[in-house]
Amino acid sequence: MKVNPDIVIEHASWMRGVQTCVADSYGSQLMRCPVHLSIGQELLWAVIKQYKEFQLKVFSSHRGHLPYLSLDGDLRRYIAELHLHPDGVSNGKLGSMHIKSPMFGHVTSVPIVGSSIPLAVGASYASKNSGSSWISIAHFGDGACEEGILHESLNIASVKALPTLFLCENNGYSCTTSLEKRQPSRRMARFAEAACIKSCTSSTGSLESLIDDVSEAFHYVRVSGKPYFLEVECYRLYEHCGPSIDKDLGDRTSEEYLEFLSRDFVRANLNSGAFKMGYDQCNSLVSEYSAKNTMRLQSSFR
Ligand SMILES: Cc1ncc(C[n+]2csc(CCOP(=O)(O)OP(=O)(O)O)c2C)c(N)n1
Repeated sequence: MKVNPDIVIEHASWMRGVQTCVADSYGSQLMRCPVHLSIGQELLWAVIKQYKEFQLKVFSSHRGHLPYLSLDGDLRRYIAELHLHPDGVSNGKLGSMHIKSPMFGHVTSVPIVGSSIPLAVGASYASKNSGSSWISIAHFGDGACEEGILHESLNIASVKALPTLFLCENNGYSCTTSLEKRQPSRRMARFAEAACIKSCTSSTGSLESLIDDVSEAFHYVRVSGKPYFLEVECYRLYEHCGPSIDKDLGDRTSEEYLEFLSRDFVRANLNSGAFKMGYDQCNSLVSEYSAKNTMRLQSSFR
């Protein structure tokens, strides 16, 4: 399967537009939950979207907006969920950190760091034992590699030869603490090597190689039925949680931030039509659900 880079850029730009609008609108406080945006990290999920027909089962983390936007993509149900409105994808009961759409392969998002990883491994076990062909994806960050459960999960997936794709988005930060202060090496793929799992370290800095690396990962899991660890180096341009840019908070310096901003692939190759479409679609839904939430709040004080 050959992934078209122009389609990837178009989808990444659309997701950048949607997320930027969420950030710009958040200050009105009518979205009733914290949001962990992935502005800067869109390219990976724009590539994964192209593999939807591979019957994916994604188990994501607190940073689950991109899996939702790539696999489901229904903006109304997304914006309503962020407003904890009954029209939301989970009837407004789960909000941002648990965003999911099982019908479209986004099985769950779990904000307890690392906890979605064994769920994906368990789903792979079920897939293997039932002779099914779905691919389970454990989606997590570099911070989750500091949790014991990742290492236990890698071990059992390797020993039992389970078709799990361990997908690590290495954005270099756990909240505001840099990787250098937390680990002796920047490479998360080293943990897969310790468990004898095939791995690759990729980056959102080059779309061409990212497309090839994602393709290799999916085909390896599908054909061999064994686990694979794909680490993707990326950079988050907004704060850990919330709508602001935290370039002087914690370990991040303005110099580092501006350097990554200047190298941001999506910004440099932005499809401005798709960005604007995402932003405008999101904006009109935010207006609608902000008004609905204002009415709900007013009526609850009557
Ligand atoms: C078990 C556990 N410990 C701590 C936290 C608090 N916490 C929430 S997100 C986060 C950082 C996780 O970093 P990473 O896994 O790299 O994901 P990223 O936020 O960079 O996407 C932490 C420490 C938590 N939710 N769960």
